[in-house]
Amino acid sequence: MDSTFILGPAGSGKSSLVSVLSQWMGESGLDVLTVNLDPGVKRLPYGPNIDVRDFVFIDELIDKHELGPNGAMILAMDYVVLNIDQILDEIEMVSPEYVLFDTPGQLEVFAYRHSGELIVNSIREQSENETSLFILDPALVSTPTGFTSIKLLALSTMYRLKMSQSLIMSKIDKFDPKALDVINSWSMEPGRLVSDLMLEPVHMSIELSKEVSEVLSSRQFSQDIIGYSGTSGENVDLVFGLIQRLLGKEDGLVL
Ligand SMILES: Nc1nc2c(ncn2[C@@H]2O[C@H](COP(=O)(O)OP(=O)(O)OP(=O)(O)O)[C@@H](O)[C@H]2O)c(=O)[nH]1
Ligand SMILES: [Mg+2]
Repeated sequence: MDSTFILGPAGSGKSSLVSVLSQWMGESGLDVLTVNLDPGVKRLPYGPNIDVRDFVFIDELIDKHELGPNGAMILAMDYVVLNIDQILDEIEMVSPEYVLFDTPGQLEVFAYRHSGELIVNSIREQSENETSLFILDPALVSTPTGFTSIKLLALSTMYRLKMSQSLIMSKIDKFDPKALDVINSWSMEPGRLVSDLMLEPVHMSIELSKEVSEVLSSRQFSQDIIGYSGTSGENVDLVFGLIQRLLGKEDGLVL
């Protein structure tokens, strides 16, 4: 099986992407399985084939340990680690070609915590190939400082998980396409990001902004960011092509 983890900040569109992408893949005759790894989600826009909520009961953890929602999520992910073999057994029984993993909005679990890494490593052992998509929410990356902070978060996640990653931007149905051109210029050209950072009242030194921009647009981490819509499904075929390339499958075109 080939595993794709859908990561991103809260509300960026992870579950919506799993929904439209799995539907598109299914309609295209591909063998795809969806796995919900978010123990705290109340409603999903798709019916996951395998659901971590069948194994981990976050409300019980909240009551038993008198936790708030954030502490409960951290503990719940520890319980996911304890149950990962059962989840993997369920996946193994279906033995699909592609698995899409929907992850919790509390990105901290995958960006900083050991539990996220342990979950990913167990899944990786059972996968032929694995990769991740990190969703940029246009609301968070429309300014140079917002773009820089979210891209650093994506980089943290990549370091924590030690896995290939590509950035994609959701909600293109809601914003001016020219905004994506600007964001792509920040992604590809460090000089442009630095000069635009300087236009904002940032209390950072120019030297630091230059160095950070150089890192963010270094060859391994700069890319043309694809925009798609998780509600209309626009460009979801391009997202799939990207996944194919990240998984190392031919030239990314299968259809
Ligand atoms: N217009 C538009 N809305 C979107 C898009 N993707 C997601 N949304 C909306 O954004 C909200 C959050 O979407 P989700 O898919 O639940 O986001 P998420 O990242 O899974 O959220 P958490 O799991 O809570 O972190 C919902 O109201 C979606 O309908 C998109 O591409 N376009
Ligand atoms: Mg979600």
